[in-house]
Amino acid sequence: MTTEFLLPTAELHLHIEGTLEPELILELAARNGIALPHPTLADLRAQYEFTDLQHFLDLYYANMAVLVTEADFADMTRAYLLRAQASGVRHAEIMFDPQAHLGRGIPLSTAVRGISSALASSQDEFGISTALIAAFLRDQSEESALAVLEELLAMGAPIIGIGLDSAEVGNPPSKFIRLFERARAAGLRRVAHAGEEGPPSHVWDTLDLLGVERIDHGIRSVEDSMLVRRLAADQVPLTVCPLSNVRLRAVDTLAAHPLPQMLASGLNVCINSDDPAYFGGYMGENFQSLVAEFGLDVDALELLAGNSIRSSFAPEARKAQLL
Ligand code: ES4
Ligand code: ZN
Repeated sequence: MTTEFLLPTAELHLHIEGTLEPELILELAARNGIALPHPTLADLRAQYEFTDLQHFLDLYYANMAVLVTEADFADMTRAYLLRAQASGVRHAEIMFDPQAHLGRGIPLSTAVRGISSALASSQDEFGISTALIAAFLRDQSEESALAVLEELLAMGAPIIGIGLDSAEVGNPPSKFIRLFERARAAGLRRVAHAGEEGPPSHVWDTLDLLGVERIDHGIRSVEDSMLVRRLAADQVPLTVCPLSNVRLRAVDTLAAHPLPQMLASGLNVCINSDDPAYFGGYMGENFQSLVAEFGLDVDALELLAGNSIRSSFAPEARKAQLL
């Protein structure tokens, strides 16, 4: 990778379980004595051709079976931080899926302690400041999400906020009004996926019913000109993930990605890797692909990097260091 794209950036849309590289999946499977349905690298890699979000999610949840101990979660997190550092990431707000681990019998404390122990030394080891966000699975019930949020609060989990992810179509924002009210009352920051596969109405409702501070993806917003005006007027941060959108076929090709249109409309967009082990790369590869496809100039790259830092939940003093 050339260094010209290594502007200091913040990564705001990253699922830590989506950083589990095939090599580490096999290593952790061996360490934990877990038999995998695709036991060789070639076999496993052959599964990474996705037709849509659900197709990806099926593999993403299945591969989590190798995460058993605190050390597994910590090793995965450190591996991400190392690659993020090489991609120019200086601040990372990392989502994890507590319900996905609870659902396979892993205690919350194992996931939380494993991930947060790696994050605790991130600034010193990698020069990356971090924050942890608990993401809730929208294809599960609001009651389940509320119970898990209470458990996280009761154990004093070091989370700064909540997110909403997994299957968007059929699971509208209106399903989670009480969850986001509870998070707000608890003093937590609030983000949610919307307008990835779902319609622009999901973006409206995520803003107006859930009161989120950032939209994850939001690319389908361009289908609704009133919504584009609203997002531009309020400078709502949109955490866009170009390689993810290509690999999950939310767009036909990178050339057809709405990023240039979003920038031209004055939207507050930033670039993120989403699930980099599954979608063809980390922050650096996302920026490189955009430069190759759209010929983004230095001004555009600096705007995207600056947006990521300004849209982060980092303390103002940290933002000032990075801007
Ligand atoms: C996800 Cl790309 C994406 N969309 C929705 N939910 C997710 N969980 C992990 N990656
Ligand atoms: Zn995502």
